[in-house]
Amino acid sequence: MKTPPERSIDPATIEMLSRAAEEGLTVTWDRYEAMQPQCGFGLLGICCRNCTMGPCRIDPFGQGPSEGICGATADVIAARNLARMIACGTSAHSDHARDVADAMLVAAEGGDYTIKDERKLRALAGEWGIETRDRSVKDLAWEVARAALAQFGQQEGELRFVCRAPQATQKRWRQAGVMPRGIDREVVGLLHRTHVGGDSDARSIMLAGVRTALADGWGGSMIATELQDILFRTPTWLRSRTNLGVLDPRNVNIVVHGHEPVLSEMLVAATQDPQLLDLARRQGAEGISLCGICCTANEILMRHGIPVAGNFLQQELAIATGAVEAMVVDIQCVMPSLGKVAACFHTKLISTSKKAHFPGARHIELDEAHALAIAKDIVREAVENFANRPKSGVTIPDISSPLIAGFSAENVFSALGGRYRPSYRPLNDAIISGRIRGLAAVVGCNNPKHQQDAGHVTITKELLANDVLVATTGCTAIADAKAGLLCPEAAEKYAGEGLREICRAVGIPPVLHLGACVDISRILVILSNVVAEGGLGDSIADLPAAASAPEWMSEKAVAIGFYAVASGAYTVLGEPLPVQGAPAPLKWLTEEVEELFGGKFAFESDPIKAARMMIDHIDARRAALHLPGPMYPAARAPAGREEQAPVVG
Ligand code: XCC
Ligand code: SF4
Repeated sequence: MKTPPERSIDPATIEMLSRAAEEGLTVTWDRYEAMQPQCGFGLLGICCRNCTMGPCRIDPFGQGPSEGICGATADVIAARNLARMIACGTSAHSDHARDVADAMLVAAEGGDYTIKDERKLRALAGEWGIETRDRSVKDLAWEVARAALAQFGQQEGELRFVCRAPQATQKRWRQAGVMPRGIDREVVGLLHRTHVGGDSDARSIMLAGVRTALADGWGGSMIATELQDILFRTPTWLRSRTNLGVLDPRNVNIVVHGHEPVLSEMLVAATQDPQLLDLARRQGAEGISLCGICCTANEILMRHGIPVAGNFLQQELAIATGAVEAMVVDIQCVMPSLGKVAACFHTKLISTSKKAHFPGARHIELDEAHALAIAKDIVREAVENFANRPKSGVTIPDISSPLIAGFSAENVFSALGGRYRPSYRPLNDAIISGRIRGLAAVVGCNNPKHQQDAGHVTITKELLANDVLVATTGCTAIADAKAGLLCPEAAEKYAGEGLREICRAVGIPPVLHLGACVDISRILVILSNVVAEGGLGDSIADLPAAASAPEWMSEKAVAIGFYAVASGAYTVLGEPLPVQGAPAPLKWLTEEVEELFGGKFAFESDPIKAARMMIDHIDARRAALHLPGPMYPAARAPAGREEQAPVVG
């Protein structure tokens, strides 16, 4: 069994893992170890159960079967499996977007939601060719929401947001025949191909996967981001804190977890309700604290500064503090184990989405038309549960880190360009001069195969030391925040000289928190804006930029990886895509795809090596653009390099 420090680099997690072990509580890492050895066919991507002639598996050593019963080869099986992952990941992001559009319709009809960002609503309506003059906000919101919903069932043409991509990037998509038509159409078409006796050409399956993934990045995810900004307001820079220490022993603690901010936005309001606060005091608490896990947390952090309790692998540990009155979950990345963990404490697990029920959870379903009343019901459940918190046995690690969040494509460089005339020019100039060597996106999940947060933090520090400005979302953002990388002071400590100068001048952290995983769409928009500003080539693929997901695990991450590569990003994954047993898809993803889209995948579990690969790519792109080398080429060894090497399982 691995020790807590081998399982995580995060001190709060280490503390809680020790406590869990003392109390005999089973958590993800234990189940991961119990699962060893994991199925080698599955790891290599070469098992299939798409029909009942099977299941079939291909022998990677050539001793056993080389084809499934239908004749499918390892290449076809792995490609189909990957395609199904993309279809599911795209569905998750996009069905989330659909719910936001539905909430916007409710807002337009005068429910509990109101339009918080009218400027963005009018801008989006204008972009989509919807008449904005003499239109009331509600009227306009209704039409924009309808137009967004129409993107799902659209049968022909191109998705609206692909116009945001640089012309040269769009051209590549058209030439490759992967321009996404409608979101649902691409998902269904992709699934159809993977049926027994369907598409049996790995390359063709991969291309269909690309098309579907583009419908995620430039479709579903982007719709989710834009409509959430309109409905709940576009983020602005703000300060907050993260890690389990944000739980307050004196207060009723409510932890939200999942991905959709539709209910949690209302919970923010409900926790401030004077009557409920009064009730909390009568129960013996000083107040009500709201915090979050995973991307629901990121959403309300970005817009309200609500603190974040932790990332994916901390969901069980938050409950194990014994200080949580209610964990309120919606969709995605919610472990089915939570009910069991909650049963060991006084914590109430409350599920809220009609799309996700959990064992051991009490279900209080979100109804958009009565969202505030439902949010208040949930808060009341939590408050009334405070009395059940045992007087002893509460252990909250006294660990939390300050952070700055709230960056968006709109505000990210407004300071750089002067507050009154937002412009990407100063950013482009900083890159062209070599003060900033390049841009990187580091995103994604936790995965018990990797020492928690080590991949995120190590890659990020190495990039910073080499003057690469880092954008982050999702669980990486939380990992980096816990490690203190989301503060302006991090520039002094970790950034190379050029990047430090920029951060100092503007007062920004060297790592920019762009939000939840659907908000990787913000990174696509930022990169497109950088291209449009000029001087750095004519497509995203030309930019001195790279992407990484060091600890990814979800199917959403596969969709994200595919749209990143197809948008032109060199993308280094810490965990390989499950195609290692399939030579054709492996070669296509790591080599051939570059000719089509300018981006490609690389797999590297050592975070220092991965960062070096990204930096080499950035330097190669700089050279291709005839840009000078980095202004301060002597990179600092990032602080902490000498600390223990990350453990990769
Ligand atoms: Fe889930 Fe978004 Fe992954 Fe974190 S990063 S584990 S998907 S919460 Ni998206
Ligand atoms: Fe086996 Fe082919 Fe059926 Fe897959 S589709 S289970 S490879 S027979």
